[in-house]
Amino acid sequence: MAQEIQKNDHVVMVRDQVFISKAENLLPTLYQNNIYPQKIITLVRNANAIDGYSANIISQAQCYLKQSFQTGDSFILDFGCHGVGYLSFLCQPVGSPPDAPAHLKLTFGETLCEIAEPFSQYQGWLSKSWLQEHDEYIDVLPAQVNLPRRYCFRYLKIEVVSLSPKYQIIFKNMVFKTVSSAPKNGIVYQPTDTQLAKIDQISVLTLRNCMQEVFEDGPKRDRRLWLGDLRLQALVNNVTFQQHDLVRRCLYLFAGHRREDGMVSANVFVKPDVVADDTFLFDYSLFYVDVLYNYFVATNDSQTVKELWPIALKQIELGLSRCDKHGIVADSDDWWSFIDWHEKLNKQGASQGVLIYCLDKALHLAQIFEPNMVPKLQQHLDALKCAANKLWDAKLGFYVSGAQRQVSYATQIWMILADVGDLAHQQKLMNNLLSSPPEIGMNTPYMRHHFILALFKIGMKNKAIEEIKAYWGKMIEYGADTFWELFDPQNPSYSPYGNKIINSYCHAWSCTPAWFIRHYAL
Ligand code: RAM
Repeated sequence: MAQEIQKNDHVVMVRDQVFISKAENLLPTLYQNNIYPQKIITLVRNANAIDGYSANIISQAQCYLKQSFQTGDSFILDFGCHGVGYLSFLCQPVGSPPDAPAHLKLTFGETLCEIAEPFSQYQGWLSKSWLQEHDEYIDVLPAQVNLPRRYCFRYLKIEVVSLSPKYQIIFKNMVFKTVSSAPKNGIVYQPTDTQLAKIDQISVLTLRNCMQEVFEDGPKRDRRLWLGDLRLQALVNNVTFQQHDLVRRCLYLFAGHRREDGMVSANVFVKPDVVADDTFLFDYSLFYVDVLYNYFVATNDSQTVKELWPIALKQIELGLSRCDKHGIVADSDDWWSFIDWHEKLNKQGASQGVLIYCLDKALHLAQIFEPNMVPKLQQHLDALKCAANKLWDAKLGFYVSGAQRQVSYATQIWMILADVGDLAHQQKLMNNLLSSPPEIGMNTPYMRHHFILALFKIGMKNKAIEEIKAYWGKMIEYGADTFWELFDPQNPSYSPYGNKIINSYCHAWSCTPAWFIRHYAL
């Protein structure tokens, strides 16, 4: 039987084995690339550095690692660039025969802050188990140590916790076997502007490191396929690695395990079995349509799109069912949209924009895959756009959201992307946004992406470039060699999780400058 009903505590899910098998057949090859420790560093206090620390190089790694270490020694290796993969090394004893096990503690950092701040003091609300550390006990020396877990890091702190006083150890053949499903060579693009070239290069590395057996959101955390992240990764993939089958696999994964009413989940686990998470987000589910649309534009693979089109259309129907009698997405606590990490953001206005934006994509697909649906979808689209005007506050020159009539960046940006009003109206709105910035700002590169997209849409190309440079360029200035999940230039330590060391520092949704740069030939 292709479909199987499953119940857990609060939601009934339907598993579609045909889709799951298709996804399984598209499991990508993982390419390996070895990287080696470059330098030994120490941390120095630096008030101008992002987390108050910068690195001081004390030695080349190869010559430093020739020495032997004893109980209490510790050092920090810098591998020179961010990677995702498996660490191996050979541990050799010197001195008397080893008369006690060796205990080593390893701490992995995407950034220096994870090395600087003791994990024991972590008090955020996401599980501490995401923090990357490992205790290794070696009973028999010499030993080839191949750590079984996949880590994601540039910096590695090694502490020799305990040996016996009669022997020391030497570390040999230290290698970080990095993995990615992105091929070694992608499409090369060389912007003439050196800052944009650097931003492009870092975006591409960010995407590469997030491309594993699925498009992961972040290889350190959550190491999972999220629909909102997939949507942006797939775009960047189109202009870089062109691994369209990986996008296809992910589309099947979301289709393979859905809620009983047909809603696709916000994210999917793939191991040990394909299981959709019981988190459902209004905007993320709708983005299934956009991912499918962009997949079709990139590949022309009508067979796959035809097969998945009913699932996409269902997301639109469910989205429409969330509208009140005026045709406005209801502002309700019963369901929620993601939009951005922001405690105070009211999501109604932006959700209206997302629904219109995705409905427009559905309309394009319907023209090819179900033309008799077109008039009905067009009618809904017109009605939603018309209803959006009810959120317009002419006095303020902004769209408002929720009962408190909140003004936010997100609402304005999504109304522009939804193409509500004519071009002159959208330009006026954007100018008002730039000259009178609302208190409810943008906290993630994800939201910034939509801001930049809105600028391009209304022809403000130079402003868009300036914003890309100011935002992603600032991360580079702070030492980023992959782009971060969270970044607020006004408050660089921002974390929605209660502590910045749990943030992901190589995050899917942050890699989109490469798409802007290549798509608009900057
Ligand atoms: C976090 C991650 C992920 C994002 C969700 C909504 O768990 O940052 O990338 O899509 O939130």
